[in-house]
Amino acid sequence: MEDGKPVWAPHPTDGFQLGMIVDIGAGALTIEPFNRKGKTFLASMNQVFPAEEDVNKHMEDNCSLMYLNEGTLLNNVRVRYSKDKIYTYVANILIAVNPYFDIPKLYAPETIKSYQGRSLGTLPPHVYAIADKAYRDMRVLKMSQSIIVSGESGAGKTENTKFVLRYLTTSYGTGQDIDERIVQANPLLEAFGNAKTVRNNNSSRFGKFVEIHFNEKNKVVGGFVSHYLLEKSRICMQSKEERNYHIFYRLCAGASEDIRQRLHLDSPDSFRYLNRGCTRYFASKDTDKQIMQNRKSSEHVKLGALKDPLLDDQGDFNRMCGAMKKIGLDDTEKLDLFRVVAGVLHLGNIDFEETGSTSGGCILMNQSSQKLAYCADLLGLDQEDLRVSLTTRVMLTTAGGAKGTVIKVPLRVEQANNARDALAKAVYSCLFDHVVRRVNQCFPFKTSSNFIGVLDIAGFEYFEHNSFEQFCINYCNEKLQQFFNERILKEEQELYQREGLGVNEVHYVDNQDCIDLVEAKLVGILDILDEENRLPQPSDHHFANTIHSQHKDHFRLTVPRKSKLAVHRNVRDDEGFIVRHFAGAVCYETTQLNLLLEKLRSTGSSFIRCVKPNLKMVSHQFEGAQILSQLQCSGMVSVLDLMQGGFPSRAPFHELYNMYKQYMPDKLTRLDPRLFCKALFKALGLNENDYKFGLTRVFFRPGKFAEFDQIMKSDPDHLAELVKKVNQWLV
Ligand code: AD9
Ligand code: MG
Repeated sequence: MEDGKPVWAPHPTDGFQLGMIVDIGAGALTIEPFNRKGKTFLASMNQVFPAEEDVNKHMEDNCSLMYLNEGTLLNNVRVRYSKDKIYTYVANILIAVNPYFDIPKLYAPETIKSYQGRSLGTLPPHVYAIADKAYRDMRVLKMSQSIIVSGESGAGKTENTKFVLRYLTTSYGTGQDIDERIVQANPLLEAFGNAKTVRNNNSSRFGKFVEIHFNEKNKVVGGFVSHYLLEKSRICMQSKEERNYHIFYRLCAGASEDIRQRLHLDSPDSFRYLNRGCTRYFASKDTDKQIMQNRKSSEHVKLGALKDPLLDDQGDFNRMCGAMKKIGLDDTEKLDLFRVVAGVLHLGNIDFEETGSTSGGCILMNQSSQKLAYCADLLGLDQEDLRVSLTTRVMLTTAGGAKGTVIKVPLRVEQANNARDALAKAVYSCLFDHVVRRVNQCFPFKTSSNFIGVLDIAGFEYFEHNSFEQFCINYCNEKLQQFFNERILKEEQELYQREGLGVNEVHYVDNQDCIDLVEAKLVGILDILDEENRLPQPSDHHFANTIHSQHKDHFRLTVPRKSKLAVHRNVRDDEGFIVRHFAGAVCYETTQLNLLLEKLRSTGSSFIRCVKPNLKMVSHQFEGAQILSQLQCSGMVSVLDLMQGGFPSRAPFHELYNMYKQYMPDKLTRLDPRLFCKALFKALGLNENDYKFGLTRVFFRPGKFAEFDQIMKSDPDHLAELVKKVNQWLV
């Protein structure tokens, strides 16, 4: 970097601003922004990066830029986004910025056709190109593939996952029911497992790995969905401005009069499990009693049933029913699912009151007997059994050394409320398991040669209150980040070393210590939690204290302080802990996955990094600083460092040999693959800066393999000439 050349310097909201170095001090640079002449500011050396000469230039593969750094990456993504080009490569990794509107023709059938069988980089970056690469890799390498879609909540993981599934079934299906069923399973899964949150109106509250299986002819034969970590707390309680799972509202809004009567449905605001998240009617501090009163208020009558203006529950109900039909669910099965959903709603409306007797305990409140009857009927339970299990708990006595006798201990109101909510969560979670199992029966397969799996898992998140569920999701992301680091960075460095390429080492944020903090035997957070649960009187406070005393000086762990509450909001001092994740610090309140990773490790993998452009969830708004932090967190910036000095595309000699021998004369095909490649490259007159020969493979500079492939597959005349050249060279 020199005086007078354009540079990217830090900007609080845009991420970077274009400027010029006007003075170089000992530790800092003086920068003059281009758009504010004379207003200089200081920036530290490592925050300023060289900019391209033409900042309006954009590249499909970010690696083709002259300077690879976070400033040029952010600018490239920004310029492309402003032209509705939401996809950008960083070598083989795809960045996808959520456009928040339908870009015309971007996913049209003709677009699908155009990407079939085309090498990565020959057409504009697209999620379809990644899908096709996975397919071709599967075919050529005879190895299953996985596509890992990551990004924060609302970044577009689920939408891109659906595009991959649609692409693969359309392009490589057999044209039978199976293809469409794999696609149509999604609306059903989303109805039961997605919900409106403050970050995403259709937020997946479970993770999924969808496998499309292929036969020996590489045609789609079936599918399989695995699911992870359904968020259960949402079934009974939602945060401000959030909703329960879509299915509840859709059923209330869309069911026919006949079904409404059979399920005793009413509007969503009459159900406890639905009416407490939406503060448009009720403030969150309202107690149940106040909510009951508010319901009768005129304001409520004016607003009508709990309805989100952004969501079309009735239309979505009809679309969901259409999808159910397409995947082969008949009316009886459909009604059975709905019965359980309604059963959970009625269960939630059961209230308890103190008995007033000396033995303590509680009974159902008057109006609740009706709800109990509805719930028992819909869930197929005995009314009396249900009542007893909600109001008592079973205890085994071992008094006097006699064999245990079962006694029923009455529950207090608060305990009965907890029992009711625990039952609701258990029932809904079993229902969700059933839906996934049923979906899997819709695309069965007898044998499969290989699969392509797409992983769409809840992104890294933090809320006002982060419970064990957020902890699990973030831990999961931490593991996936490690897998990404492992695959892309570690493997890359090791490979360069093994192959003797002499490329500099890259430093990246290794998160193994964060994973150890959670997983370590005896002192890890999970083990400490296990231990706490075994204590006769486990307590939140004791749990938090144990964690802090075991990890006093761990840099990833701190005690939440009032001063930090601006960021982490409203947690009492001694009631939690903060873990510094790769993506930022999250404060957990104290009030799982190896199988998947093993599977991922056994497959070839591609990565899609989704980016959320703004917090308002609107189109055409690029919040630079916030996007930069997503690119940093997803490891993309470390990848750039590596790529700047690296060779992101590579091919083993024998593969190149097999791929191109058909175009070559006999004499050349008798050479061993390495010599064959050397001869070929020499004959082609390729620029020696564009590739390097390792011990077992050729490495290409960014974008150069595609160029090479294009030459090789170009017209026959050209090839004939090439062969002549190779022959000459051999002589
Ligand atoms: V979460 O972690 O499940 O909360 P996702 O899955 O990352 O999140 P999702 O795919 O649901 O986000 O995208 C959020 C919304 O953005 C969608 O409902 C669409 O309205 C919008 N979106 C995302 N990608 C695209 C796209 N390629 N084109 C148009 C899009 N709209
Ligand atoms: Mg999602």
